[in-house]
Amino acid sequence: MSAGVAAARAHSNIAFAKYWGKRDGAGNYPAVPSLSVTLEGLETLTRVAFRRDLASDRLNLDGEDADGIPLARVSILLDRVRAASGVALRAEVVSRNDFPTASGLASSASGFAALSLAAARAAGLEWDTQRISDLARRSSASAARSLFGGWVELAGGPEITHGTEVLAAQPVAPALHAPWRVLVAVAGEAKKAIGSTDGMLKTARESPYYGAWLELAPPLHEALKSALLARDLQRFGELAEESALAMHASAIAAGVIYWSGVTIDLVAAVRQLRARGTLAFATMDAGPHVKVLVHESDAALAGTWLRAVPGVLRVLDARPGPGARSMSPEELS
Ligand code: 2P0
Repeated sequence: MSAGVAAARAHSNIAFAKYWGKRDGAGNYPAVPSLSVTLEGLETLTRVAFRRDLASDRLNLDGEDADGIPLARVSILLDRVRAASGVALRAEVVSRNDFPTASGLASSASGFAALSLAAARAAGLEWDTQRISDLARRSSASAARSLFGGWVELAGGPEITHGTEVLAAQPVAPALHAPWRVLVAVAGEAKKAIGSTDGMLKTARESPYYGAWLELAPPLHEALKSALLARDLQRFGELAEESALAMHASAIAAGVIYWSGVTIDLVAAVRQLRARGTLAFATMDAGPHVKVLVHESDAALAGTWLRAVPGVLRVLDARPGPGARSMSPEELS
């Protein structure tokens, strides 16, 4: 099979039924199911070129040459592609995030989604989106969801695994399914104290509430999916807050604390908005920022309300968007 060059773009996603915790065993399989929306904007563009003149893989991230853990994580993914395709060459990877400055959003979901698609295509693998989603999941489980647009789920379960089963995300509803928006209130620029992989492992090891989280998450996920399919914003939003609060409660009990004072003030502001009659619901990930789900007709009002909270650096307004897709390598110089 001939090796070459390919490029892809992928968007970030926000989970409303949270993934937190991994199955025992190899392969990075989630312990719980998750449900997310892929967002327009918040995009990573990635080009992969397998080259005869390279002795090792290279990574350029936002214009800077990268090594250490970022390069090692990229090489692990490339090794899987090399093993599947028979391509033995090392690769040059160039990746650019089109996230607004200080968006405070993690780029691993869009980053590994774009890398998986570009690497598979550059190696000549004619895998479908499911196989590429499985490849992305092995590097970062949330990235599996960014292969698809709109509302997406990723199954999970407690079974011990040998790491060979394909587990891909699945589309649940298209981006235009519901007129809902996500406002991202950026609550600071400090680097997070503990990465999500380590945070999950510490929660599983040390939290007295991890077992309760594993029990709660699957029925919550099913209820969220039903509310989404019924386009019931109130029910969906209440359940989404429940998922986020339960996830964080289990993590906090293990000393894994991502919130700041601004996070708490934002959650309070969202509750005040609701008390005044606006449907607005908060969700938080492995950082201090608060993502707020609203009806599109309330996005401007809610944005103004959130910007007024002291310590908020900016508020991004994102709508549901498309999945990962191939692009011309020339677009990424
Ligand atoms: C999610 N998060 O469902 C959850 C909610 C953060 C909180 O997925 O260890 O980078 O690489 O599989 O996908 C962030 O963790 O974790 C995440 P790994 P990932 O979006």
